[in-house]
Amino acid sequence: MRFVVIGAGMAGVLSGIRLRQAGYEDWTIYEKGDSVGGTWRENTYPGLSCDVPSHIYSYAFEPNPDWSHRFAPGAEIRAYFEGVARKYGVLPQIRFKEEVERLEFRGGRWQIAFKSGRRDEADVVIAATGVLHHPMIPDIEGLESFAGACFPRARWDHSAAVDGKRVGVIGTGSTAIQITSALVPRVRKFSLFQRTPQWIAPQENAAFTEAEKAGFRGDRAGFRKMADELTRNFHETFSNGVVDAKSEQMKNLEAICRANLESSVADPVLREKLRPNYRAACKRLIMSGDFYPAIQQPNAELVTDAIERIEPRGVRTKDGRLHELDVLVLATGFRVDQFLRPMRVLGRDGVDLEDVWKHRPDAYLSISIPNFPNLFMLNGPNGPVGNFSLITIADMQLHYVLQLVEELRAGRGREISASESAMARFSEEFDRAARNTIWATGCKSWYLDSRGVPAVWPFTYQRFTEEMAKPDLAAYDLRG
Ligand code: N01
Repeated sequence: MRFVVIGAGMAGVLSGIRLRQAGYEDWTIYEKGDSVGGTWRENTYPGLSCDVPSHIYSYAFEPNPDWSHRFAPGAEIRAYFEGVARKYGVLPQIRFKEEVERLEFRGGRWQIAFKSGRRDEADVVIAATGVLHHPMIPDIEGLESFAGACFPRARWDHSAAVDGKRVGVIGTGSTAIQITSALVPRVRKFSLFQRTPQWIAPQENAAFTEAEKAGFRGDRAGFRKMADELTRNFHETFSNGVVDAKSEQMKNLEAICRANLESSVADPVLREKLRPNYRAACKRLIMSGDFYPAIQQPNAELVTDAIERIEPRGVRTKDGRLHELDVLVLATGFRVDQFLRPMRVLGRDGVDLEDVWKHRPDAYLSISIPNFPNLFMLNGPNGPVGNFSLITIADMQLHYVLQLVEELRAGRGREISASESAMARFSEEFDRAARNTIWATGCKSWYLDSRGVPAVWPFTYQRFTEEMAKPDLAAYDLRG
């Protein structure tokens, strides 16, 4: 059987490793960029780090005792993925600078066409294309007229000087908060344009000492135990709480965030500007130990007046004030409903994914789409993107996908995809559960789909592990 994996980020590299371990040698990973790392290659903004502890944001089979910090910086994470890809011999099977343009299921196989003109064929396609990938460019009047450097956070322009300059950031998501902490000490004037305040949980990020790293290296069993405890703790205090808005975990989290705001922000006027009017973790929770100190520095300003337009010299707010800037960063998030798109994907009998997903993207258990046989998504629509480590998710999903592929290898059929009835049942149950989650408690966030229903796994971590342990083949249409 021949496999094509799309994307050489965390999940694509993992796919290569797991395919080889399962005994498959005929596979190629296609990557439109020029190196591995996905989001960790694309994002290079100042202050970038992962807010999942690095010891659990690692492949289970490749623990890293050398993480510099509890929450490692982005460049270190990218280097880790590259190192793993090299160590496991994945690099020679990646074709870089090859962007898939079209996938068509014809004659029982996937026909793959690339922007470069290259063509390929595969029995199975694994899409590891990521979620937070296509920057959302805000529709603000005059954006193109800005005379200084202006770029979205995922396309940081390192040729634009920021030290000693006047820098503005639009947005208050995880990204903007990290950029604020990193840039305030470097710039002359920092303006943060806030449309909605965020709850912020405190987070310390100590560097590991050499002695601690030596300890991790010397005691593999103890190291593993620590990672397992971190995982268990994360699931108990967070993952299983977010899916029940009434849970004790969510009440505790809210108390922690409120206490953080009260104790960290001295000026009562600023404190009120920073106080959200929705529940903690309704939007994706932000963790930071240095944002509140940064925004209180004399060279930092939290701008809460709405943006009227962008002018050549800066941002004009509705109160008539012009905030003069040298650099403007758009930390305005991503288009999260794209997944495989903008690829054109044609399934069985020419069914077009664009039509199937015209209202919103959907997939059975976030992996398989009816009538798109032998096409599997990692971190696809409605998956647990907000609640667990994406690495754990992708690994469990691969374990599941490889069991579906086993049906093909064993000759029990040639085409497998979720049945339409299983998809409909899953969507109905999903929607019902989604309404009980913290994400549905009355805020606006990227978790909500076009109907305003949270599009994130609304069940417990336990349920996810059970679902991923063994596919229910009755939910699948296996033919040929
Ligand atoms: O984007 P966001 P992000 N005018 O969508 C504002 C992951 N991540 O890139 O809240 C003015 O969260 C918008 O305002 P509002 C993580 O999963 C992880 O920061 O809609 N403002 C909001 O404040 C995260 O959730 C890490 O009112 C406008 C902001 O832009 C996800 O990436 C680090 C606007 C967008 O926030 C996305 O985070 C960083 C407009 N026209 C990110 N349009 C880790 O540590 C939008 N906004 C792992």
